[in-house]
Amino acid sequence: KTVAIVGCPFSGGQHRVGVDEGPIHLVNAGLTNQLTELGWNVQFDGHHQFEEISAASDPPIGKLRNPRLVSKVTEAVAKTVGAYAKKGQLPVTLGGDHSLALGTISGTLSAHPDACVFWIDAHADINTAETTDSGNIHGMPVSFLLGLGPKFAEFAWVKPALKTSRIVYIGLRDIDAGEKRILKENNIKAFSMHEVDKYGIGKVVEMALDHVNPNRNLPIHLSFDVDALDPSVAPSTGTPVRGGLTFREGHYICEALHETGLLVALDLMEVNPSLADAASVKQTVAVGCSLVRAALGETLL
Ligand code: DIR
Ligand code: MN
Ligand code: MN
Ligand code: MN
Repeated sequence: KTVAIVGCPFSGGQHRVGVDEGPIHLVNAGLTNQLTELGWNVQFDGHHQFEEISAASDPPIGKLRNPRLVSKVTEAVAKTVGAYAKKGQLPVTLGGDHSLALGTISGTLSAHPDACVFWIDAHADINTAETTDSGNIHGMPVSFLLGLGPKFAEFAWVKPALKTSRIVYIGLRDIDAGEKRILKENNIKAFSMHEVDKYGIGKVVEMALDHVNPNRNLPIHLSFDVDALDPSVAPSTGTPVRGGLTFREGHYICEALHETGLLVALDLMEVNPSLADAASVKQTVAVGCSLVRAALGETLL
């Protein structure tokens, strides 16, 4: 069993500098060795080197900011992740901002067309180019993957390969009005923090699996935005929102999905080491590594 680390130092899907340093910090914290110790062959050939497109040559298209850059980068990520997945390796993509999931999930679906997606986040990242207030594409990857909203020639490579019935959210608590409407209109299953409080994380993960993977036979892509965790647990991230998942709730999700034996890809996104004091950065990076280990089989006993 081989895990392929895809380090993606990329921040073009949002406006805060520093999130591109996330993958470097995660690897420097010893993530690859930690996975080797769990019994994985770890393949890591250095962080992704992305084509550069200057801001001057990448003006907004409608409300979309850095559209050409995000498209190019995520297309490259899709190819990389897809190639690893087709070889039967498990790609672990380290972000970088969550627009990267446009690439990772496209890559996963190219290899496993029937895969389902667990999107763990404070945010739904399902704005369209019409509903977005910020213009930041990290708030939109899900709508692109589902084929919702206006289409753009610059994103012609994106196939609307994800079905609304094959994605489930856990941890939501900061959803824009337009996103709420999209979630409702498309009957997309979402467990907000309210449901986590009401049912407990064990029941929520079970209900989420029952929805997207009723026969427990479909491959699973786990896309984990570290801001799903409470800011007291993961402070170094671009858009922290109070009232998030505890350390254990976040880890439980990863452990439970590992236990299914169906995990085929993992994203760990939005670690931004430039956004807090040194101790908070260290804490956030450590939690990020620990979530990845949990998803790849680390157990408490
Ligand atoms: C907001 C914030 N919904 C947006 N999204 C964030 O910009 O579309 N996503 N922070 O991670
Ligand atoms: Mn996100
Ligand atoms: Mn984000
Ligand atoms: Mn988020």
